[in-house]
Amino acid sequence: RTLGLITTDLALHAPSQIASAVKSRAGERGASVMISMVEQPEFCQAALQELLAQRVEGLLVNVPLDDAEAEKIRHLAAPVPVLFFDVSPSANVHRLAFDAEQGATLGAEHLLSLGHQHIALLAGPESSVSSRARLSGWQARLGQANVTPCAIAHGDWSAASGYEKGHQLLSGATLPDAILVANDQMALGVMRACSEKGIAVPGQISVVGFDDTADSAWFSPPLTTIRQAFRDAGERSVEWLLSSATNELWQTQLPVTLVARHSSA
Ligand code: IPT
Repeated sequence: RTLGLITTDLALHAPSQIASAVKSRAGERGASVMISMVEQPEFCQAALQELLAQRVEGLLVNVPLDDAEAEKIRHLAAPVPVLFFDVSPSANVHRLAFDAEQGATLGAEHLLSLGHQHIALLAGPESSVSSRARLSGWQARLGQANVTPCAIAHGDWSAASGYEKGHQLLSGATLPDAILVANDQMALGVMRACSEKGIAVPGQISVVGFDDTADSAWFSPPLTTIRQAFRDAGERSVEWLLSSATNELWQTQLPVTLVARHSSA
């Protein structure tokens, strides 16, 4: 049996870990996976046609898509089932996604419980649904505590953007005492910027990431982050596609957890 995976840039850690889990679970089940990588959501339809031409029996899509884009893909692929990883709960499609709001809430609560009040936010790209959901989750939870973020910046998920925006957030009039970062790669860049400025993590600034990719425990200091169990998600997605239940609408929200390491205090 052959499955298809349409994925965003595999140079990023999170999508590559999902792809790895998909590949190995499919392999265990005797199925093969054709991967098509798209750099822009607009190219999803072309990728879909390419994979359908290869007669895939089921499709996974890990590209941030707005509701209408996802519904269009679902429609074009029918009767081949499509499962989406990065769409909002309002999309009328099969969906296996991490709870962005819960993740954002956990990160914000962690910093509030440590007594931090001057919190800067480094969000992901505005074009990503999950990035927007994390940002609004942070703002909602901080707002409940009457804390207004002292600065907000947007990166592109890469460590390089975290480094650049990190320098920007650290050069304001007052230094934040904590930064919530929308993914671990950007947090890596932020910590590098801190170290260049001689700012101690966590002594002067606490840094909290999002993802818990395989390398995050090896950052210096080891990163406090929100764990998304990518392997688990990849495996469950394959099991579902290979099951006989793909006719019924399946929308599963995966819980996330806070992993407290040494970048926050
Ligand atoms: C999301 C990651 O959290 C982020 O680090 C980045 O890699 C992004 O993917 C790429 O699109 S995880 C996704 C399943 C919401």
